[in-house]
Amino acid sequence: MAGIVNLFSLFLAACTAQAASAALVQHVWTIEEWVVDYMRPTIDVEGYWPWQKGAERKSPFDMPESQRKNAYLVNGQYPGPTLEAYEGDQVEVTIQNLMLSEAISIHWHGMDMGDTPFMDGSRGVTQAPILPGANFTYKFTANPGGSHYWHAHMDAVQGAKGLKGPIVIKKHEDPFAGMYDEEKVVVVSDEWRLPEICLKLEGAMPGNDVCADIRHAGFNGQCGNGTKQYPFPLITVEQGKCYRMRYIFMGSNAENFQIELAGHNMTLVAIDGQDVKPIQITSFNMHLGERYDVVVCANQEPGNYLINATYDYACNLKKGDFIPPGFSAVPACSFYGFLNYKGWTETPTTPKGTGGGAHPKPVSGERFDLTLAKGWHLTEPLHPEETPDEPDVRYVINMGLLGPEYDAKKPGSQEPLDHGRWYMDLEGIYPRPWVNPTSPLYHTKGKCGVEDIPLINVPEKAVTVELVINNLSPTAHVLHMHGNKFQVINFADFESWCGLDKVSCFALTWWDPSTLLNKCPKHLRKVGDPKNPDMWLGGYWGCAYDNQTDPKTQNLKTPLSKDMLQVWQRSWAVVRFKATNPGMWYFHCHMEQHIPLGMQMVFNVLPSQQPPVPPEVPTMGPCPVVNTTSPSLANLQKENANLKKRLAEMSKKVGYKANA
Ligand SMILES: *[C@@H]1O[C@H](CO)[C@@H](O)[C@H](O)[C@H]1NC(C)=O
Ligand SMILES: *[C@@H]1O[C@H](CO)[C@@H](O)[C@H](O)[C@H]1NC(C)=O
Ligand SMILES: *[C@@H]1O[C@H](CO)[C@@H](O)[C@H](O)[C@H]1NC(C)=O
Ligand SMILES: *[C@@H]1O[C@H](CO)[C@@H](O)[C@H](O)[C@H]1NC(C)=O
Ligand SMILES: *[C@@H]1O[C@H](CO)[C@@H](O)[C@H](O)[C@H]1NC(C)=O
Ligand SMILES: *[C@@H]1O[C@H](CO)[C@@H](O)[C@H](O)[C@H]1NC(C)=O
Ligand SMILES: [Cu+2]
Repeated sequence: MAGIVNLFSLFLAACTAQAASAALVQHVWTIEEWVVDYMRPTIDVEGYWPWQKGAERKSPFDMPESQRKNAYLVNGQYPGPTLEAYEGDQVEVTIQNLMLSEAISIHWHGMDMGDTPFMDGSRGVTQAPILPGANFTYKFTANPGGSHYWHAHMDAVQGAKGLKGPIVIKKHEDPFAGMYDEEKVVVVSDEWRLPEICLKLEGAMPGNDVCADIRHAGFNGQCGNGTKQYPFPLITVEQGKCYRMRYIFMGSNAENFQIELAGHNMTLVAIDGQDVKPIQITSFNMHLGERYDVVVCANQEPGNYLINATYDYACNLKKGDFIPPGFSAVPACSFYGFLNYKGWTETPTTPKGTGGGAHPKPVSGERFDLTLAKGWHLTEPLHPEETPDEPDVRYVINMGLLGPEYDAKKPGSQEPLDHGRWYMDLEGIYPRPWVNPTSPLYHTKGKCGVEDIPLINVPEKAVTVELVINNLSPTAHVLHMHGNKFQVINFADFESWCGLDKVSCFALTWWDPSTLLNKCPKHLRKVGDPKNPDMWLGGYWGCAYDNQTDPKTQNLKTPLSKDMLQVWQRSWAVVRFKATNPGMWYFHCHMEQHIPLGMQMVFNVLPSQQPPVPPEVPTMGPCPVVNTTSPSLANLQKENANLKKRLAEMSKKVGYKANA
């Protein structure tokens, strides 16, 4: 169903010296609901799941109930189809929403959207949902090059139900072309049989003891446990060849995976799509939403070599350990696949290699981990870009929880959905958890149909914008920015006062909070909810950035550029982005349960240069489109003499303030 018309750019790639010329890449994606086996979710053309082929089970309806998952799939595939193009190509993806009752929108994670910021796919910000039965064609330019992914941005749970897939944007001139023969996409994700239960709102968090923090995870959509029906997923390579492996972490709830590969040195060449100076590594810590490109050469004895993905923070929640109140024990925190040499047919039944992989040779290099302050100094961009001493504008952003702390023993405190709201917002005001506008923000310029939400109007003249981000909460967050990359110029070295494991930095707070609190200098302690100062000794506080002493560790010369960033609990980071891409850009936590609870904000960049909205972009709500190419929508505004008055009334009604 995916027609790709980019022969011309393939030709160009072969002769890289020539000038680039854009091709048209067209896909048609039909989205339908399916009941699938959550460990093997792709529908095959005959309507059978792979594990049933040749097996006793003849009918797809024979799937055991304990394996069934209600999934939303693009063209019956999980992960969904790969969108592949060369930098600068025109992309057209026609979405046919064939679901009966689910509206959708699709976001292009890592793409800058060029001159079509209204195609970003953010429900409530750049568009209204694509309704059941409707079609919509996303059209945009493929930029920047790198490994990215697409996913649902209607509500957070739709991604875990299957609406996600890889994006590979190749460069016409790849600086690493000489290092590898072939490419492979490796999708990594935690998998959920019942995301509608486990990831709805607080999901696997205090207050919802139903689900463990993690239960299943897999590679390329397959979960394996070494049985005949569910073999470990394989990534097959040919001996003698080198591969660019594009690891894409399309996670839902798991904050990270430490990825290790037995018997093979890895060379890291790109992070979140940005090329970096190659370094040899033995493992890398991927955070949710991140992409790591590593070169691996199949230069060992044939066999199966273990690939180990460990959600290390969850390892503190294993059965037999101390399980803090409000948490469920996790059944496992390491998940396995194998690098399989083509022709090696013996399949592993335990997480131990076979053939050469039974006795892998030692590997060497760095353990690459951007949770640690030192991780940011192990490599740098291939083409570093300096940032000025002082930004044009600086925002201090706090992230945290509002409302009373959850306490399993106190009746009435078990309703995190009523009481607990996540937020990220400017310091100096009472934090405002995100509320979806009734009409898309980009369409109304934020002047209608919005409550008092964190919509930040970046001054038009500002180019360098600095964000000081304080995490005033007991859990790490993984932040994503739409439409832009940001440079990470400073990152807290929190290990001196708060350990890497969840127990010391997270759960101990409830047990003996004063120990940890006393390690943070008084003037840097901040409560997550200023109206609940008793939170000092509870869970909801952080040790903030110190603008007197911390700038000494900032890197203005060679900072890495990213669009994902994990900020450790009770800790901070400082990033900068260039306000040169006109649009309304989401900046939000990417953990599925934190999104609907309000941990989102938007930057309004260069409103004077934001292009008008084409009429086919879905809109909704009570507000007119301020700037559109549609004569009918424009006429509507002219005819409405009372528009201003109505807007004022409406704004009053929905409690809209400030952002004028
Ligand atoms: C959606 O597109 C398909 C394929 O082009 C077409 O058959 C169908 O009629 C369209 N549906 C709507 C509601 O426009
Ligand atoms: C493997 O997973 C299947 C499906 O969940 C389960 O029935 C089976 O018991 C598992 N086997 C092992 C050895 O874990
Ligand atoms: C996978 O990695 C984790 C973390 O390093 C380790 O504890 C575990 O033993 C590894 N699993 C195997 C089978 O080697
Ligand atoms: C990994 O690289 C080191 C050199 O940095 C080399 O000595 C070692 O043999 C390599 N290991 C494998 C398994 O190729
Ligand atoms: C440093 O932080 C203090 C307290 O938050 C603030 O008043 C001051 O304006 C900040 N200085 C700079 C240069 O940002
Ligand atoms: C609409 O957008 C165009 C292009 O950016 C701009 O020139 C024009 O001033 C805008 N009109 C309004 C009413 O904002
Ligand atoms: Cu979060």
